[in-house]
This record gives sequence, structure tokens and C-alpha cells, in this order.
Amino acid sequence: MKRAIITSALPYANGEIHLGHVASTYLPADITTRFLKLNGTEAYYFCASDDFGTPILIQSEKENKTPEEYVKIWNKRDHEDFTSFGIGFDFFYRTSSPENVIFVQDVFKKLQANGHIYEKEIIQFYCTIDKKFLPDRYVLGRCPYCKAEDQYSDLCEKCGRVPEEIEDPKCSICKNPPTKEKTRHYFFKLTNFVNELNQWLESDSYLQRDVKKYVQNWIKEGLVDWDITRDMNWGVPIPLDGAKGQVFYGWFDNHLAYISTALKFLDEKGLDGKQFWNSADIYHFIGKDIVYHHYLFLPAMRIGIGNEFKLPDYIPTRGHLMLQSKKISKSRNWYIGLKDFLGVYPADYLRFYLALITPYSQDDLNFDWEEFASRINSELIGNIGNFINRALGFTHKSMAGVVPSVTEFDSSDKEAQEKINNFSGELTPLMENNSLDKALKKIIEFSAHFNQYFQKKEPWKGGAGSGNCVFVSVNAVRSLAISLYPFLPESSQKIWEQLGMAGSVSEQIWSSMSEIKIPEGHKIGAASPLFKKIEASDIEANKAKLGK
Ligand code: B3M
Ligand code: ZN
Repeated sequence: MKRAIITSALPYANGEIHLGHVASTYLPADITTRFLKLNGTEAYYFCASDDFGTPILIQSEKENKTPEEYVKIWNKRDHEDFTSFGIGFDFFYRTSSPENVIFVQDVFKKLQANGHIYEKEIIQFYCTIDKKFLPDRYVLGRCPYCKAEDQYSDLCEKCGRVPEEIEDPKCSICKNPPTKEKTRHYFFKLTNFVNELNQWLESDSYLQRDVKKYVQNWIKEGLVDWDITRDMNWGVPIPLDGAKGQVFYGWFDNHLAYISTALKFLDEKGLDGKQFWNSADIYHFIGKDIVYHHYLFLPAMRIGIGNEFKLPDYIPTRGHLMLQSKKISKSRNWYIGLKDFLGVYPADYLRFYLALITPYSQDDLNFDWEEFASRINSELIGNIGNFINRALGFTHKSMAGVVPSVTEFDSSDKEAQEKINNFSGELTPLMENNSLDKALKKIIEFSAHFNQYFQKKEPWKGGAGSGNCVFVSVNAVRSLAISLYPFLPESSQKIWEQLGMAGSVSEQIWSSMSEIKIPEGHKIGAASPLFKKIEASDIEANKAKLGK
């Protein structure tokens, strides 16, 4: 049996999940996992809250909570929000787990033993007013590469690079220019891995070509060794005597939680976690702002411990979500919290719309309220819902809910049957190569074909071919239920039940969508409309809430 481990970028335990998070990272990963599971792969989807780092410490201080208390709240809330969106993690853990702390320290010791760590005295920003060292987000300034102003010292949001030294620095708490103090830090020799990184980028044909290109360019321009020490107490303690009061940088430990979380789950399940990892296809779903970390730091560290855990096969990287064509911003209230959204519309509406507009590329996407309503009303409801309701409703009304027997197929019956037979063959390659938007469009086309077929055959007139039409259509509904499962887990189960099928749609075999499985004489379940139309007036109200 094929194996796969799927992860999504770990959400900072620092605020609610909003639409911007789910479009590029969680939904595509969830769809892929559900597809792989149906398609006979032993697949597990892991995630964790990202608990360490300066933004979290700063925020917990503001709220008068210990960082431990603070991250616990968000870990729970995030998991709840993901669950109500149908994101089916097999395990959601945290980077501050004891397992991860031990794992990170162990990786550090191995890197050190392998000659990839050195110690260096550095000059660190220090705020004499706040009396503390100022790592990362504690300092704002100008990016030394692209000259963008107001960037944090650990990541330039404009050019995506990690500044070696930010220009014109200011303390982010009190806005005064910091002084500089000496401190000893540990460095990871990223420069040791130029050849191996290039080789991996070259040989892994599943990585997106355009992302690869610019990572290769960064390597050409020259990598810099990476300071992995922070002078503070919130983080994984550095396991050395000389490093009291120092912890690892959050980006040193967070991606290691992909592995430590997987190991905990798999080992507890009675599997050999490490062996599973190394025999699985590894997928890390990310947004384009964290390419640097996932295409350089992450593989270099894995190579640095002797490839004890294999490198990723896929790093599906997607663009940012815009909202009404503007950049999402929490401070300007130009964002939509996932929980708020799901209080109004079913999760499957959002899944349907986002899956349709999210390509497999780094292009930014746009959430538009009007487009959302029109896609749901015309494509999900007017096309898919309508066909299902017609086919099943008619079976009830005119055939007492029993699938009729067939006579000889005419050319349109044969064509319809062929559509079913070819369906999985058309979808599978798209699902496998991450073209989830294109796969969903194929499903919509499939449904449109059957709407026309039903319309053309006019079974309500009771002509000779009526039985054939209903028989083939009910089977097409079954194909739709299976194909829609990765995208719309809740609705597809409802379809399954309306078909009167036993068990759960999640237990079906993906390729069986191409079989005619519902026999003559099968009694279907109770049919009722699956979806409710979105009202234009509600959309106006939703739009009016933005930016207020
Ligand atoms: N916590 C979130 C971000 O930068 C960050 C991802 C970690 S993935 C190992 O989008
Ligand atoms: Zn200050």
C-alpha cells in the first residue's frame, strides 16, 4: 500500500484563523489527503500550532498571560475552527510539546556533532529602555536588499528574504533606536549545503518550476549562515551549559514539529513512525511567503542530520488571498474570520468557492463576495444540486423511489454511460498533480452534461427511454458523491444517504466512481434539496461589514 504524510504550514498560536489562511494552505492539503485516502494510499494529515517566537511573547505580555496560557487558548480555538471547516487532521499537536522539545534538542546535537553548528560572538540589538535583547519582531527597519521600509528584522514581507542586518533599526515596543550589546550565538552552517540543496532541487520533479527557479537564484546569490539563537526564555531551550537564558529561533524548531508530531501519532498507533516517514511521499503545503524556510532551512537541516528523515517530495506553494481585491489586514478589519464566516454559510460553500478559485501556482487569488454568491448559486446549486435533486426527486415521484430496469441503450444513454466510465480517469491525474481547481471544474462539467442529458431525455413524459435515463442518472449521482467527497465532505455524505447507499462515502474506492454500481430495483433514500440559495441582500450586508 502506498503511504503519504501531509502537513500544512503551522499556524502561529496568535490569533484566529481567517480566510487568508485556509485558501492556500489548509484546504488544498485537506482535499489532497481525502483524495489520497480514497485512492488507496495510507495517508495521514498532521499539523500543530506554532507556539514559539517573539510575536507570541509580545502579545501574551500585552494580555498579561503567561505564554503557556496564551498558546493553549489559541491551540484549542484554531483546532476547533479547522474542524468546523471540515479540515480533517489526523492529529493536531503543538511545537511546544515535550516530544518536539526533545526532538529539536536532539537534532541540534546531531547537527553539532556533524560539524554544522558554530558559536560566534555577535552584536545584538538591545533596548536600554525595555532592558532586553531585541530579536526578530522586536526590531523594525528597512530591508537591506529591497529597501522596503517598516520590515521586521527576521523577514522582509516585500521580497521574502531574511535580512542579514536590518537598516535604520527601531525597538518595536518603544520605537527608540536600540543600542548594541555583545552576546554569544549559535549558527547553523547553511553554506555547507549548497551542493546538496542544488541536487535536491534539480532532481525533485514534483517541485513547482517557478518556485524552484527563484530558490536556485537565492542560492546563486550566496546563502548566509543562520543565527539560530535567541536571547529570551520562550522557546526550546538550547541544551548546552553555556546557553542559559537562550532558546532556539522559532524557525529552527517549528518545521521539526512536522516530524515529531508524525512520530508521536504513528508510534502510538503501533506503527514504526520513522520507517513510515521514510517510506511515504512527504507533502508540505505552504503559502508563498515561507518558501525560503521550506526550500532552504528545512531540507538543509534534514540533510545535516544524515537524512535520517527523508526530504519532502512535494512542497505545494500557493499565493495569498486578497479580499475584494485588497490585501487582507487585521488591523484595518479587512479580513473575515473563519468562525464568523461559518456562522453564516456552510463550510462546503466556502470549500467549493475557494477550491474553484485557487490555482496550483503562486498567483494571488481574490475572495469576492459577489462572485462567491454567483458561483454558489449557479454552479453548486443551479448545476450540481439541481441535477441531483432532479434525478432523485423524479425517482421518488414517478418510480416510487426504486431504480427502474433498463432496456437497450440509445446513443445518448451510451454517451452518458461513457462519461461515467471515463470520469475517474480524467480526474485522477488532475488530483495527483495538485490541479484541484481544474478537477473541480471537471466535476462541474460532468454534472452539466447530466443536466442536459436529463433535460433531453424528458423522462417525465414517460417515453420508452425513461427507465434508462433514471437508471444512468442515479448512477451518475453516485459518481458525483464520490468525486465530490474530497471537496465537499459533508454534502457528499448527504448525497450518499439520499442515494440510500450503506456506509460512508469516505470508505468508497475513488476509481469506483467510474462504475455503474447501483442496480435495478435499488431503493433510494429520502431526497431533499441539499443547498439553500444565497440572497443578494445578505451579500450586501456582508460587504458592508468589511473595513468597519
Ligand atoms: N508559523 C506561519 C507563517 O509564517 C508559520 C509557519 C510555520 S511552518 C513550519 O505563515
Ligand atoms: Zn524599546
